[in-house]
Parts: sequence; structure tokens; C-alpha cells
Amino acid sequence: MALDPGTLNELLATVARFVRECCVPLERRIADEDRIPDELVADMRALGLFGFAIPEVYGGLGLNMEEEVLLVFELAKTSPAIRSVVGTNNGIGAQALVLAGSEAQKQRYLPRLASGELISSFALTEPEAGSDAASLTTFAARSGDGFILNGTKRFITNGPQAGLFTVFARTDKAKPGADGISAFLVEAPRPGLDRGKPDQKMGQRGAHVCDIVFDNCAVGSGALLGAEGDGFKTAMKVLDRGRLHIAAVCVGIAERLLTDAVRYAVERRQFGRPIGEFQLIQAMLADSRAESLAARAMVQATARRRDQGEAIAAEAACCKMFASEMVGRVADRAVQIFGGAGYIADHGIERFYRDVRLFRLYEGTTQIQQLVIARDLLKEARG
Ligand code: COS
Repeated sequence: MALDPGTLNELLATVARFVRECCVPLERRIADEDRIPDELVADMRALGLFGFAIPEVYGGLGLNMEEEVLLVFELAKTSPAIRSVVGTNNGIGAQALVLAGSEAQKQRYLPRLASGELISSFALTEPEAGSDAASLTTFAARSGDGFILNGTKRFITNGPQAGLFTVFARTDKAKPGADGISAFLVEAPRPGLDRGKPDQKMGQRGAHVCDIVFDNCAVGSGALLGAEGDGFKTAMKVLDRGRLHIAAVCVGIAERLLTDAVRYAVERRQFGRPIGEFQLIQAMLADSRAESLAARAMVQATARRRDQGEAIAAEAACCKMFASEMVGRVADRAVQIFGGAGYIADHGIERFYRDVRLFRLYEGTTQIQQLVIARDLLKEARG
């Protein structure tokens, strides 16, 4: 359901103020301590940010996709680790439940996800099944009424904190590909579910990732999410939406970096004048502006089409590919404009440069997006 324009603008202004006044001053501390301060998490709960994409009937803000990307453009103008805390509860951690869950499952979990009381996480990737997600080998064997899970999930965002995992596991060994995969809602902590040590990452400190190991982990029949064998398709639908969301994050960060670069170009003087007066600096600023504007437009247009019920898998892949590559170039130019200062931690630019590298990898690498886009083109051509 779409918000009226006044309410939407008020929400966007509130989030922009929250980012400016509460998040930006804490960016350095978050990276140094590798954690999001409790007071910031409490603020995000109060603002309803844990449930912006969860339907209103379950206690969320119920934003449609266009509203969500507009909100994310604002929320992403700071350390991406902050967005990551609420991102999975609204996105890949909760959307399989929104899409395929039974009414009882939705009522059980969505209100607690929307309030931030429960943190969710999406467990698809495995040590030997990354880009080739359909080759996953985590197995859920029928046992009485329920299932016994065995296998290892890798790079699980929010894994160390999550109280609810959407787990993709094979239920039919006779079907080696996508068809044999089912989705499960697995509450944690529970016997047989172990969390690995948080991984040391290149960037996005404050957002935590670890392995999740299932060792004879028993779940009841109520854990099955959607029909048996439908898990892979559910995962792909969740990722279509997630890719659009990540593209919006890239736009927000690019806009933030451009603002910082412009400010620096005005303040920093060399050869007797602000460096922004030099055409070589101007060219970098102009390229960053044009590219971030293009990404904003394509993300918003694709989100609007999704709200109208159109199939947008290939377009979402275009958005993710373009926006994640774009923010990499914008971050690189920002380092260049800041010069030596861009390489020094005090200015924060090198931190963003490392942070944005992840966007070309997770929720499908650039090469997977290319594959999704090209397959779609060829399918259309074949008719
Ligand atoms: N929506 C709905 N259904 C989809 C879909 C989508 N976006 N994409 C694929 N499917 C369906 C297909 O239609 C097919 O069903 P049918 O056999 O009934 O036609 C089934 O799912 C299998 O699809 P496909 O044959 O395309 O699977 P592949 O194994 O060839 O490849 C890719 C799928 C590579 C696109 C997929 O594995 C992928 O996205 N990999 C990257 C994974 C990823 O993003 N990981 C990040 C982890 S989360 S941070």
C-alpha cells in the first residue's frame, strides 16, 4: 500500500536527519569497535526501521518497493554496516516468509522481526555452493513429523546475532539441482545449530558474518516454508528483490561520497585556488554525478514496475550490476580527489572504498548478474 506523499516525505526527512545527526558522527567508532552501538539500534527500532518492508498487519511500515528504495537512498548515506542491521529483517531474512509463509508462520515471526526483537538471516550459500546456489548439499532428512538438518552455510550476514534463519536445504537427494531444494524457518539457539567465529572482513566492520553449521539439527514440521521442492524459486524471488535493495544502497553511498568529494574540492586549495576549479577534478565529479543519477533513475523505475506486478528479475540484475560497479568507480574517484587524505583513515573515504567492494560480490556477483541478464535476452530472442 502506498503512503500519501506527505507521510512519505516526512519519513524520508526523518531518516535523513537520523543519518546526519546520529549515524554519521558514529561511523569511525563503529568501524573501530566493529559493532553498532546499542543506542543506535534502539533509535532504529523506534523509527520502525526493522520493519519498513514488513506488511502493516504484522507491525511493519508496509512500504512498497518504490518507497523502500527511496528510504534506502537516505539510510545508505552512512556506513553500510548500519543499514545491514535492519536490511536482513526487511529483506533476505524476512521476505521468503512474507512471500511463501503460512499465516501461522507470519503471525509467529513477522511482528517480532518488525520490532527488531528478533533478528533474521538468510542461509543459502555454502562452502561449495556460492554462485552455483542450486548445487547446495545441506540436507534435511524427514524424521517423524519433522526434519533433521545437516550441512554448513557460509558467509551468513547477521549469523552471529540471528534468532531466525531462513535455511535452504535439499529434501530430495534424487533431485540434484534446483527442484530438490526446500526452505525452512529455523529458530536459534537450538541443539545442533552452531555458529562459527565471526569472519574478519575487508570492510563493513560492524556488520557480522559467520558460518552456520547444522549437525543433526532437528526441526518440527512447522519449520517447512512453502511447499517442499519450492525453496530454490523462493530464494531467487527473494534475491530479485534483494538485488534492487542493494542497488539502492549503492546509490545512497555514491551520493554521500559525491557530497564529501565536492565539499573537499571546494575547501582544498592547491596552486593558489580550490582544487574544484581544475577541470580534471571537475571531470571526476561530473562523471560521478551522472552515473549515480543514472543508477537512481533505473532503481526507482524498476521498483515502480515491480510494484505494478511486472517480472523484474533481469532488470533487478541490471540495477545491481550497474549500481555496484558505479559506486566502486565513485569511491575510487573520491579517494583520488582527496589525494593522500583519501588514503588516511581520519577522513573516512578509504573506509567507504573498502566497504563498497562487497556490493559487487554478495547477493550475486557482477558475473552472475550478467548471466541472469544475458539469459533473459536470449530467452526473449528464442521466443
Ligand atoms: N524467480 C522465479 N523463479 C526463478 C528465478 C526467479 N528470479 N530464477 C530462476 N528461477 C527458476 C527457474 O525458472 C527454474 O525453474 P524451472 O526449472 O521450473 O524453469 C529454476 O528456478 C532453476 O533456475 P535456473 O535453471 O536458472 O538455475 P541455475 O542453477 O541455472 O542458475 C542462478 C541460477 C545462477 C541465476 C542462481 O544460482 C543465482 O542467482 N546464483 C547466485 C546466488 C546468489 O546470489 N548468492 C548470494 C547469496 S545471498 S547473499
